[in-house]
This record gives sequence, C-alpha cells and structure tokens, in this order.
Amino acid sequence: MVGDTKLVLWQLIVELDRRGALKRKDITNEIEAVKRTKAEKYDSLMESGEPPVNPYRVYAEIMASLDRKNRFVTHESGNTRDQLSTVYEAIIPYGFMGWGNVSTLGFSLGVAMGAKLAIPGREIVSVNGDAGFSYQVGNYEAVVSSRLGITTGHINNSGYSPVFWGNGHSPYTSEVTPFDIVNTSRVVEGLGIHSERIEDPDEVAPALGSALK
Ligand SMILES: Cc1ncc(C[n+]2csc(CCOP(=O)(O)OP(=O)(O)O)c2C)c(N)n1
Ligand SMILES: [Mg+2]
Repeated sequence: MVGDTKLVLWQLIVELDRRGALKRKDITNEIEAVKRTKAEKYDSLMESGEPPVNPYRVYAEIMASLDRKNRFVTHESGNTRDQLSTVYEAIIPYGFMGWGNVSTLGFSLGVAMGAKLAIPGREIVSVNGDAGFSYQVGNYEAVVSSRLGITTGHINNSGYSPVFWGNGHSPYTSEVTPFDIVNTSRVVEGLGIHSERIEDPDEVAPALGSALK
C-alpha cells in the first residue's frame, strides 16, 4: 500500500469502523505500560550528572532544548543509532530519521545536509561517534562552503562501539586514540565551524543552546 500515511491510516480506521471491527481500548494502557518500563531503565541515565557525559543525557538535552516541534534529528551507525532510536521521541512528521543497522558509517552528515536543503526552516541535529566523525571529516568543508547551518553532537567515547562490538576482531577495531590526545572539536574548528568540547554534563544544554540559536 502506497499513500500519505496520515490519510491512509485514517481511511483504514473509517473502513474498520464500518466493518464493525473490535476496538482495542486496552492499547493505550499497553503503550503507557511499555513507556513506564522504558522510563525505569533509561530515566536515570537521561538525568545523569556523572562525568564522563552519559550519551543518554545528551539525547535528553536534545529533546529538551529549544523548539522540538521544529527539529529533525538523525543518528550515526553504531551506539548512537541503538541509543537514539530507543529513547528519542519524535513529535512531528519528519522529526526523526532512523536508518539501517549496518549502513555505511558517516551517512548521517549527508542526511543532515540533505534535510537542511529539503526543510530549510528546521533545526537539523545529527549525532555521531568517533568512527562516523572520521568518515565525515573531509566533508565538513562542504557544510561550511554551502553555508548549511546544521548541529552535530559528537559522542567522543574513544572507542568504535565499545560494548556493542566488544573488542572486535582485534583491539585495533575497537580502541581509538583517547580524547586527551585527539581533540575532534579543534579539528572542526580548524575547518571554520563553531565547536564546543563538553566534559561536564551540565555544559551540554548551554552548548546546544548556542548551536541552535
Ligand atoms: C564503512 C563501515 N565500516 C564498518 C561499519 C561497521 N560499524 C558499525 S558501527 C561501527 C563502530 C562505530 O563506532 P563510533 O563511530 O565510535 O560509534 P560509537 O558506537 O562508539 O558511539 C562499525 C565499525 C559500518 N557500518 N560502515
Ligand atoms: Mg565511539
């Protein structure tokens, strides 16, 4: 079935009503229960004030900051996908773009640039990891030269999906030069992009504020 989701779903509801389909009144309770279970697991992480900055705290701040009804968010390949697609609640159409499980690292920058061109009035936020960033870094020049105002949150955990990939096939596939040596913030600053390096969880919201204003 191909069609405008909102219209087609509405037509389906009308048709099911017409045929006397049973209504599942318990469905909203079921959704609320699932949401409560999710909150029990993730709320403390999303409120975490412990350093190093918990990625879930970053996502909570992205949801809390400025105009969420005018925002497009996407993730990167790796933990940011698993985490954001679990906790990010999109409240508008085209508010969140989730993409494949093993899709090419770095894709989120193209997604963000495309989104900015397609819906120019929107705040565009992408979140990437160490490997995603490395795949993207040459292309930030295009963001600057095309004057595309997008915001990227970089989860600099100095590992290629630690935990998820374990140690990988060898340590070299999971360990990345640590952030006290590599400063990705200064890399993009050198490309002419405003950048703030955050180490305290309470700095996340002000940094997003200055990026999105
Ligand atoms: C081109 C490419 N190579 C390998 C992969 C497999 N892969 C998916 S996520 C990932 C590591 C991601 O690490 P990072 O960007 O640091 O994100 P983190 O999970 O640490 O937040 C790898 C190697 C891929 N998706 N694309
Ligand atoms: Mg990483």
